[in-house]
Amino acid sequence: MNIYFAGSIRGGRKDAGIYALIVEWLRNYGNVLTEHVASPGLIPGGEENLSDAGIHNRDMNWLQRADTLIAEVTLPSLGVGYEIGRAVELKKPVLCLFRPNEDQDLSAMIAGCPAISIIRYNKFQDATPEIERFFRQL
Ligand code: 6K6
Repeated sequence: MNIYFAGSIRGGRKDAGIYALIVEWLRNYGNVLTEHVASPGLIPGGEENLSDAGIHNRDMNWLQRADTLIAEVTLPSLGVGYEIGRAVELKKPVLCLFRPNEDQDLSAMIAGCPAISIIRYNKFQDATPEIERFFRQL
């Protein structure tokens, strides 16, 4: 099982710790193609030697190879929203993880899409039984 994990990079890195917990858990289900998204050392802009076009094309290749896309969507990110839309178009099963908070509600374009599964959680441990259920039904 190839898993594409999506989380904010240029949208902000304050949730990188949570991304790391998620990626560690996702390894129970298969190969995570995008582990770097969770890397605590990742500084947006100070990234590999790839151009933006190189990053986009590499990630879209990975997305095509992926069996499913899992996204943490609490911190809004244009790139993550784009990846979710492309994954839906490619008919990949999509699961979004969202922590309800006072600052903003989840976008209607995600919450209102019938092809997207959503887990609302506070602590990551609370989300794991539902993630388990998502993978069991794939
Ligand atoms: C290399 C190592 C670390 O960072 C890089 C270069 N940048 C990116 N590498 C890989 N994927 C990226 C990079 N920048 C954005 N993405 C993809 O878009 C990831 O798959 C994330 O899920 C998403 C983040 O989008 P922004 O808009 O928050 O940057």
